[in-house]
Amino acid sequence: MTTPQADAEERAMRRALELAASVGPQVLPNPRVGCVLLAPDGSGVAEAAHRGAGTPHAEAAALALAGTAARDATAIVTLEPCNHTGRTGPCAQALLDAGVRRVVFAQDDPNPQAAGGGETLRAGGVEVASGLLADEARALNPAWSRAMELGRPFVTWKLATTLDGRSAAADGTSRWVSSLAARRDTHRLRALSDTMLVGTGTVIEDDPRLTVRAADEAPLERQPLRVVMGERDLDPGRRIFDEAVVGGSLHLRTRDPRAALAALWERERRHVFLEGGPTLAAAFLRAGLVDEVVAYVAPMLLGDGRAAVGELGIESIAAALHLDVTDVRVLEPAAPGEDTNLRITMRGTA
Ligand code: AOF
Ligand code: ZN
Repeated sequence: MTTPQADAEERAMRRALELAASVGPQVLPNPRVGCVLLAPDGSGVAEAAHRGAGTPHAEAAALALAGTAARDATAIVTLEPCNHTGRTGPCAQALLDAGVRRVVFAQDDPNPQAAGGGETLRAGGVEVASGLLADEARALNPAWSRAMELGRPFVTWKLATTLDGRSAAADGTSRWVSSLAARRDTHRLRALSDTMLVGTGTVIEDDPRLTVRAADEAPLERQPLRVVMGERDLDPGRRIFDEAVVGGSLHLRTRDPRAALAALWERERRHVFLEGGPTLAAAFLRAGLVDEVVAYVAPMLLGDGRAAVGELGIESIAAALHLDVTDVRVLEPAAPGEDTNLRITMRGTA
């Protein structure tokens, strides 16, 4: 049974979700969060979204806009108000200080350092309800949410192959097996991450830029950190190290995926987009550190050439790695003469 109050709160939560999404694809290392303050009669008092690390949290921004009108208000937030002093102060305390009467939040905070705001509010005499549109709220920050639970960056492995699982011809000529539409789609996904990761082999052979570019090839304003891992020395003139590109780059001198992810976590990296060659992909798969797989498949046969993934130590069909498909998309050609490609998204094996 719904009541006018429940209806108003759900409408406000939908608005808070919309505000959070309006800031752009991601604001990693922080989550996207929205907040709406409602007066006791259900009318809107103030609303705000969080815009990225170091800027006010959504609740703090909405409280600042509301001023004394926050007294006796209901705060509708997409994420549990934080309970910690990080780059900014604790929102649970700010809501108490402002005299908010009721707090409705969607997703429990999966960040162990910040969680507990709900309890603090309750202990301070505020009415607290949680779980309203929680799935929608988690979908604002899927990789961030999982990363906070795991205590390591979320890993998306992207591969682009021919129908026979090749990513380059035997003579190395084919820099791209995937279509222009597939490459553009890849850039859209790169923009959701905060870290591009390849192995030394890829830097030596392909010299990739690893930047995120728009359809007209112009680099976006926000760029992920470009990381190469492996023990081999690299020529500092390789394009990944281009200092003119924002976002920065890094050579992690390890071949161990777990050590690389730990080092990236320390640097507050939350979502790694793995585009490395077959050796790196195999290392992550063997370590059980792939959370999501995005495969672009071109209707093309090479019969020979570089495989998308290296040795996995699988000796019989019974030991095969099975992935769950979550989405399949047909990517129509973006230009004449291009192939139609498929994009298959799967849950990883982590
Ligand atoms: C945000 N924005 O609107 C809310 C957050 O160290 P800080 O200050 O950047 O705090 C980040 C944590 O605060 C974040 O991981 C999450 O657990 C909590 N809530 N964070 O960036 C917000 N409400
Ligand atoms: Zn906060």
